[in-house]
Amino acid sequence: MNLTIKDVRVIVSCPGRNFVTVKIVTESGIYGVGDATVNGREMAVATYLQEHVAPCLIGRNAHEIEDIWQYLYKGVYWRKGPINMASISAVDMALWDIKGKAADLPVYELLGGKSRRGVSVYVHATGETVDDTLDRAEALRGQGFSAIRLQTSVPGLAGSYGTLGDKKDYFELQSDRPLPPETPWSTRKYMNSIEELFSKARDRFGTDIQLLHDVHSRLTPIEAARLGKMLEPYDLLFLEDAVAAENQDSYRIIRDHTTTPLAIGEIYNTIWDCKEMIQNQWIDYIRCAATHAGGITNLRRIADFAAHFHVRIAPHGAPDLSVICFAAQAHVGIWAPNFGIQEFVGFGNETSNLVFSHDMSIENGMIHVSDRPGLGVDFNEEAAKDYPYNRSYLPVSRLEDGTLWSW
Ligand code: KDG
Ligand code: MG
Repeated sequence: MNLTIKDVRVIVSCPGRNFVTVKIVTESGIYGVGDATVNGREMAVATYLQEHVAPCLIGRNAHEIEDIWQYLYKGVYWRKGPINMASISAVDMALWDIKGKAADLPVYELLGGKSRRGVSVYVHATGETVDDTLDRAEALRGQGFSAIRLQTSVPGLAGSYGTLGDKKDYFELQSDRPLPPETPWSTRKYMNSIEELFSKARDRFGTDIQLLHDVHSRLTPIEAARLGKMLEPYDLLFLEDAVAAENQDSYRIIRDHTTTPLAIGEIYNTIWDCKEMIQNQWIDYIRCAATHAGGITNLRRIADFAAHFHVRIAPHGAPDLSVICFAAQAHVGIWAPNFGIQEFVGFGNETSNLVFSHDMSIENGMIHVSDRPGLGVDFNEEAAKDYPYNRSYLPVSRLEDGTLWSW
C-alpha cells in the first residue's frame, strides 16, 4: 500500500459555524481528515497550513506520524503558539485516520485498546436566571445526562458570560456583528449571586447528579480561592478556568485554600503550558483539546504525563471544535487510563451534519465510539462548498467602568 502523501487540502467552511478542515490524500487513495479550527482566527491557521505546512508534507510517508509531528514542531523554529499547534494537530489527526484505515482498525486500537465501555460526558445548562438554568438541567437529566455544567447570567449584568443578553447563545455564529460583541463583568455581582445557583441545584436535584461550573478566567487567584471555598458544600465535579493561568503558580494559591476540584487547559497548546500545575498536583483535570494541543500524539503525551500526578483528562468539547476533533478525543478518551470526562454540546447541527458525517452515538450520558477504521468521521468537500467562511468573533468582556477584562 503506497501511503506517500500526494495532496494536502485545507478547507474553511461555515456549516453553522466556521471550521478549518485538513484533508490529506495518499497515493493509495486512502485519505485522512483533521480539525484545525481556532475560533475567531480561522483564516490565520488556514493560511499557515496552506502556505507553510502543506508543501512540506507532499512526498512524505503518511505512516511516519511521529517524525512529521517533530518536523512541524521543532523544525519550524517558532515552537508552540495556537496557530502553529492547531496546524500540527490537524495534520496529526489526519495521519492517525490514515494509519487506522490502512491497518483496518479504529484509532483507539492503535493507541492500546479500550479501557472502558464508553466515554462519559458532561453537558451544559445555561440560562438567563437560576430557575431557567435549572429547568434546562432538569430537561437534560430527563435525557439521561448525569453530569451538568451550570451557568447563569449575573443579575444586573445583561449578557454576562453564559448568555448574550438577547438570548443568542454565545456559542452561535456572531457574523451579524461586525466586531466582537462586548459583555459586562463585575466580580462583586458574580460572587454575590453564584452560590444561589448551586444551592438551589442541590435542593432540587439532590446529591446523585454531578455539577460543574466554568468561571472563564474572570477571577484573581485569591478570589478564586474564596469561590472554591464557597462552593465546597455543593460538591462540584470541577470548577473550570477559575483564573487565567499564564502564570501557573496562580493555581497553587487556589489549591492552598480549597478542596473544590480544579480544571483548566482548553486554551493550552503544549504540555509546557501546564507542566507545573500538573506535577505539583494543583489541578485535578486537564482540559486540553486535540485540535489545540498537538493532535492525538500530543494529547496522549499530556494524558500519560498527567496520569503520574493523579490528574485526569477532561477534553474541551465546545461546538467551535469540529466533530473530527470530537472523534479524535473520543478515541483518546476510551483508551486513556486516566480519562475523567468529556465536555459535550451535541454532535453539531443539521447543517454541519451535511458536511461532517460520523456514527458516534450517545446513550445514558455516554458516547459510543466508532468502530470504523481510522477516526470514523468523514468530510464532504462538495457539501462544504455551499457554506463559505463567514467572519465571526468571540465576545470581549469589560468591567462596568470600561476596563477590558478576560472574557
Ligand atoms: O472558542 C471559545 C469557546 O470554545 C469557549 O468559550 C468554550 O469555555 C468554553 C467551554 O468550556 O466549552
Ligand atoms: Mg471553558
